[in-house]
Amino acid sequence: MDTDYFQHKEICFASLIYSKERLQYLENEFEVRDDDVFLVSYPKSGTTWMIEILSLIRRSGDFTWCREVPNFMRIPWLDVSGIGEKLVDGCESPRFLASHLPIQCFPKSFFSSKAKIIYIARNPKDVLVSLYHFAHMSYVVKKPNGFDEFMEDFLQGRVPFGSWFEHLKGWMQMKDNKNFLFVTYEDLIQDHRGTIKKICTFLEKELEEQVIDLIVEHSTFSSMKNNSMSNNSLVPDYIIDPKNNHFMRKGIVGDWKNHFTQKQIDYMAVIYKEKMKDLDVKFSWDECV
Ligand code: PPS
Repeated sequence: MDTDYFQHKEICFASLIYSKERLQYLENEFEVRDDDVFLVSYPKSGTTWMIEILSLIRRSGDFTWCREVPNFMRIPWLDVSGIGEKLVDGCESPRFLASHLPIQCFPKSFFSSKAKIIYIARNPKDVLVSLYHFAHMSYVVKKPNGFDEFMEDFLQGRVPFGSWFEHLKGWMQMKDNKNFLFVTYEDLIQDHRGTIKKICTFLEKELEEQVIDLIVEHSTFSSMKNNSMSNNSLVPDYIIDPKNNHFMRKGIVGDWKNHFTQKQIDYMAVIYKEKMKDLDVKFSWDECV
């Protein structure tokens, strides 16, 4: 099956599950509620992991929901047309919704609301590697013609949801807003428990230490990989090839070291420095990009 993209606001979207009509509706007409919580990310940054954590926080550590209901029904994807629309429409308040939208495409009504956003980011080198593998198993990213060419597409933003740099820089404009929480995949790997507690504080959700233990236990890589409701094996076949679904692939920091040549490391370092030069924020991965 061929993967088609269309452009909206100069950003690539996969025609298979996104549409211009939906994007225009979301930006201009979708009504954000004050008690909405949005999980926003560039693809392959730890979204599915956060969906699990937020599901568990929402149900105060009760694992039943995560064992019985697929993740895309627990926290629906705002941006996806068709089934996504129906799930969002049927979602009860307080709604928890996931989105990969860059800030310039996000519902305008959010910016005058009290709704919250949790933005998760990840070292772009690991995002690139994860996306490269995902492209081989899914129909929403064009099949790569080698890692080198895919890396160039990624760096130039010729992949779904556009440039990683622009996505991050756009959302970092919100960094000082009290309704915006910035977390990283690396934070979660390094301090799973502490990051969950930080998210609870942001959501004003007080949970006992034993409940936090349960949330940690049920959101580990192995727990999620073994749970068909959380490992994306129930994503429809026309989106991810069921014979080749390794969505829960490695779940580590630094897999880029197994993929990049020295030439690619040097090249990415130059591009990273140039694209990030105007952003006055430090990231844990700055030194190794
Ligand atoms: S998507 O398709 O954009 O929604 O992808 P996303 O969920 O953002 O990112 C997928 C990567 O997250 C890894 N993952 C995890 N890592 C550690 N622990 C847990 N619990 C976990 N859950 C998902 C997943 O394996 C993908 O990373 P890679 O590097 O490909 O393994």
